Amino acid sequence: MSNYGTKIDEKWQKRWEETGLYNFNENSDKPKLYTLEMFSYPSGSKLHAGHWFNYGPVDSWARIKRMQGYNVFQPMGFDAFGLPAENYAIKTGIHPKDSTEKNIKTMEKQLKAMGAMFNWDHEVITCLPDYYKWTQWVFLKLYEKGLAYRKKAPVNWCPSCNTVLANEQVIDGCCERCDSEVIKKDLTQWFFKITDYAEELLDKLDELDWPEKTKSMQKHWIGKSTGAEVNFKVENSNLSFDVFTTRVDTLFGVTYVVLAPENKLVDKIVTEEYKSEVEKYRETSNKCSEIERQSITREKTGVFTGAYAINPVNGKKVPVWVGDYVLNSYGTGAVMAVPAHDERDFAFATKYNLQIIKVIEGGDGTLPYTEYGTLVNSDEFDGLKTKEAKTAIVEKLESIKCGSGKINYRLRDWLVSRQRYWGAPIPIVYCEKCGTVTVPEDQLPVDLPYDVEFAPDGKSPLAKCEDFINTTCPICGGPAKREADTLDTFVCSSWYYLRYADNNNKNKAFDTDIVNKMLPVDMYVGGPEHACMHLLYARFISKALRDMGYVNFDEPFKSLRHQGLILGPDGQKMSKSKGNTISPDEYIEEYGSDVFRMYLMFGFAYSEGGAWSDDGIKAVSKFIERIERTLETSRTRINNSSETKTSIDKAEKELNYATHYAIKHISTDADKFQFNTSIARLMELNTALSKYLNEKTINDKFLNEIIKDFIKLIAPFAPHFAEEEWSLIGMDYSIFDQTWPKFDEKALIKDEVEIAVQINGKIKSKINIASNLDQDGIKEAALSDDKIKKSLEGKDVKKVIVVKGRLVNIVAR
Ligand code: ANZ
Ligand code: ZN
Repeated sequence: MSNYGTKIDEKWQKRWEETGLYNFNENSDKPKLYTLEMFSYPSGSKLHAGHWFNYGPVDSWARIKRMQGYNVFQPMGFDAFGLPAENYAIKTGIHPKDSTEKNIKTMEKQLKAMGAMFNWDHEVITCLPDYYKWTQWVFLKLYEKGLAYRKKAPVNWCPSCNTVLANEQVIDGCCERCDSEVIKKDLTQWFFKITDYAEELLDKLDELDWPEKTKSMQKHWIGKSTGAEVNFKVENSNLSFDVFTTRVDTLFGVTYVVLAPENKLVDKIVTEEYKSEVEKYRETSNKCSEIERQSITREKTGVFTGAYAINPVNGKKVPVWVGDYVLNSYGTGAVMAVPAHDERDFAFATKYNLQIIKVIEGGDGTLPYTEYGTLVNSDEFDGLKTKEAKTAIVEKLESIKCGSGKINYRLRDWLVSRQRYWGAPIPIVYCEKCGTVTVPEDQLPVDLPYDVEFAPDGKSPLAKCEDFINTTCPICGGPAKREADTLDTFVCSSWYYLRYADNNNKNKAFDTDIVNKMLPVDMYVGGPEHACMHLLYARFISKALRDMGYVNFDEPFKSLRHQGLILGPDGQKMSKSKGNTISPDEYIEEYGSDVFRMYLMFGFAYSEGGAWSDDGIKAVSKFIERIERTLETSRTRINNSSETKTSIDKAEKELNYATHYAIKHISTDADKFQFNTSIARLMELNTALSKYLNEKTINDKFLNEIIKDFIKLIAPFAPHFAEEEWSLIGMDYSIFDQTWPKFDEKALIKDEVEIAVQINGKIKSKINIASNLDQDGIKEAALSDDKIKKSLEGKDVKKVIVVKGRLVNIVAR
């Protein structure tokens, strides 16, 4: 039985804490390494296997870095505001503050039992006033810069959660949290102008050491599109509208235009005759989500408005339609339709019997032809290729003041206000006389009151709290009302990595010098689901703060990795209702935290995850026991040593090779977050060691050196266990102050290799040769081998083929 278990865990956790082993030393001359794991949401009452998979392996990685000479900063905290706690409160009646605080206590205890190198003195909890005060400050700074604004906007509304959702929280037209169908509602909302940073957010992606998939998701989300805007006049009126097109070269092929149903122009141009039909159409399309409306397979529908528009380049009169495949939130909410060269327009024109004019020559002539080609039916532009035609037509449009080149982004401004209770209050006051007024910095935080009726009824809970809502205007002192909405939790998490560096600052959100020294984050690890939300918001906020002079770096997260998902033993996502959840606590009780961590690292590819297996963790536990036996045997030998042997012979060389092989591969694999293969190399080294320990005469001094390296190699993966073993061989505390073993390439050159010798393709013998022997030398060695000589008796050697390092084949008759 193993001696290792929770007793050893507790012993070393206590010692580490007492000696402040992992405390961050700002004044160290070692290079800093800011390792960050996405902080957790204290929603469920406990840390689950997924948290563990995020934090455990990354801590092991950081421990290697520490031993390699880095000054590691690895803070931890809680993303504590947000819907789950509020929904839980609504269900149970337990106040979100109470449940959140309780959950945080539990999770802190669990995190400590993990024995990671967290810098707890830098902890950040976003729902505490000393943090959200500064979240409010960030809001004010953005507001001052014109990056926070309020406008009436159709918002995604979840009728079940009774709240507005950000675009990113709408999945296939449904609420991310409760799966109800999301509808559109017009509300006055606060936005952050992330679109101002669209170009830089896109541009700088190339420089980041992030998973390609994540970068490409952000790229898509930002959705840059280069084209032109063209102005169409409405016939018999002084109204006009712009369309956005990526194919201005097809302008002569426009046979109708389409407005989004929500486009304000519709009411102004629709003729009496078509009014009721248009109205009816708008009502049905309002029920559809944007995603559905964009779906390729959905039939395109529309209605005629009775109005006509004039194509600016040729004066052609084209009908104006309303169709819901045109989104009001993209481009200008209006499109020019070119059925000959666009699939959608082609289907629409065919369905409603609209004209089709070919203006691009190419392909086999069938329509729609959507590729680039040569212009026809386009007056003076005939004969131009698409590319040159785009430039020429834009020039023409500019000269007649009817259009220009234009870049569009899919990215929308970030909607940050929530009609919910459990969030940071927005530091804004509305005064009848002075209008919208910011709460002065010295009056922050705007406290979130405790006694609030938080059950949702579509209104902001804070609006019903008289004490909160009624205030005085900071400018004129007259009666005023506070903003009743709270901030999206993604605002809290958009800057927490800055606060970690200077979390106790009472006067500022953070000190610029400290943050500039500590950031950017060198390694950020968390779930891939944050690609287009948190990871984009954080980049935006960093850049905005940079432009205000508060930080001096462009990107907050230099390197990024994602962990995979740990599934239940049945291969399904863990959930209480399925009864397939794995509770880390019970396993740790039984096996100790190192075995749990090591199983997570050994049993799964880090970026992939997979199904939990009890056999897997048992196997890792057995492995720890095997190591323990190896170390015990070696200790006994070394302690009772009456050393006579000092020479290094074959067995030593082999073990030395195995050690350096392990050092090399554990180091490089762990650097690539390939922890499973790192541990496989540890296992091999243990096997090599136990084989060596079975030799009758062994070199004890040599063994002792190897054992020290071996324990150091184990240390990051099984920190408590290794610290214990380190003390058992009488070494000074702590192993984590030791230097990570370096490998010697020379030790990795085997001076002798065994190769097979074949005659006519059949193995006849195996010979040992010097690894640096040349072709001729190998041939000679093969032909002079006794067995080979015997087999070749009476035969003629026709040819000798040498496959270096592997075999020799002799062709003989
Ligand atoms: C005329 C045209 C002709 C177009 C042609 C394409 C091919 P991306 O690349 O996504 O930016 N469009 C513009 N605004 C739209 C809106 N609000 N809702 C739906 N569709 C819209 O796509 C730009 C193209 O999508 C634009 O170029 C426009 O159709 C359409 F042979 O204009 B095109
Ligand atoms: Zn006022």
